[in-house]
Order: sequence, then structure tokens, then C-alpha cells
Amino acid sequence: MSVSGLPPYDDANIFARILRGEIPCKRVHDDAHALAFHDINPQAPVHVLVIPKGRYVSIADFGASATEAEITGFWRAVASVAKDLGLEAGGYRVLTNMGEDGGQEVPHFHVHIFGGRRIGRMVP
Ligand code: D5M
Repeated sequence: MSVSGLPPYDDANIFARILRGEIPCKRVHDDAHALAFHDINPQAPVHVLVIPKGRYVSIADFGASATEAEITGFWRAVASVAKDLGLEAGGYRVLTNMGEDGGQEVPHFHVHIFGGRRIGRMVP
């Protein structure tokens, strides 16, 4: 589902294709609500993407339309993936880009997990 003001979900987007198993990914986590895999263009020693299984365009769509079970399951997976990757001791950053001004390239909601080095301040 999408919310007003946002484009409808595009089933041809690259993460939809990964979810359908049409293209490969370097998977690190897979459960009922979330899939996590290494970013193809890593910006840090650890750079993993976590995506919900449902068809949500962005965090706005996810927040407005996902069920509580999907939201809880997704965010639990984010923290669990970071822990499993050994990032808790040193810390890590979770980031999502939303829409054009946010620099979102792939129109399936995802969060980035960055770690493995000191992540500098983000300059808008
Ligand atoms: O970030 C989209 C991110 O998705 C960007 O960091 C590259 C990554 N990407 C794109 N295609 C792939 C595949 N096939 N595997 C893994 N990672 C991929 P955004 O927040 O939308 O700007």
C-alpha cells in the first residue's frame, strides 16, 4: 500500500526482485518480517540494508500502513542484525533515506546499518 502524495509501490524495483529471489544478495538475516543483506556499494566496513517483507515504498508508507506486528518485527530485526554483526560494542548508525530530497534511490523501504569504523557527522 502507499499513502497519498507518494508513488505507488513498483513491483519491478530491485529490492522487490531480491525478495522474490530473482536476483542474488549477500544475505545476513531472513525472517517473517525482514531481510538483511550487504549493500552492493558499501560506504563503511560494515554496510548492511534491512528491508521489510511487505510492499512499502518508504518509511512514511511503512509507518502509515504496516501492521504493528510488521513494525515490531522489522525493528527487532534491525537491532538483532547489528548485534549479530558484532556492532554493539563499538556502536553503529541506522539511517533511512525518504523521497527525492532524502536521496532515496530504491523505492522499497529500507534502513542502512553502518559500522566497523567511526561514522562521521552527516553533512546535509
Ligand atoms: O540506497 C539504496 C542502496 O541500495 C544503495 O546504497 C545501493 C544499494 N543497492 C542497490 N542495488 C543493490 C543490490 N542489488 N544489492 C545490494 N544493495 C544494492 P537509498 O537509501 O535508496 O539511496
